[in-house]
Amino acid sequence: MTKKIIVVVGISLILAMGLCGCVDEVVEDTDGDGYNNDVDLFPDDSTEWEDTDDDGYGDNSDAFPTDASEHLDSDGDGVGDNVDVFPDDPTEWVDSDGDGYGDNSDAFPDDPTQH
Ligand SMILES: [Ca+2]
Ligand SMILES: [Ca+2]
Ligand SMILES: [Ca+2]
Ligand SMILES: [Ca+2]
Repeated sequence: MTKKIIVVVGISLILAMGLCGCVDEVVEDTDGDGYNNDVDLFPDDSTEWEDTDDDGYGDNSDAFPTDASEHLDSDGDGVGDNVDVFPDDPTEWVDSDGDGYGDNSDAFPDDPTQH
């Protein structure tokens, strides 16, 4: 009877250890950036490990880490390339009248016939 109990307890212990993953669980850090693969969203990219806005661009290279609609700002004016009408001109980003002259340098930003 006692032997049976010991065997049952032994088997239960082995099962419990297997279930909780206590046995032989080695979490690796493939890219060596200090973030193990189980928490590293980019396990093969040592420059990235997190993507707060979940747009596929890691926070370190994402110019807008909390805006899923933007990740690049080529001219660095604070307006993302996707909505920046002049993505390579840091002085302009909107052209309200669509005449090709940005609002900041357009004396008549709402009149396409003059600027
Ligand atoms: Ca890593
Ligand atoms: Ca991102
Ligand atoms: Ca911009
Ligand atoms: Ca204009």
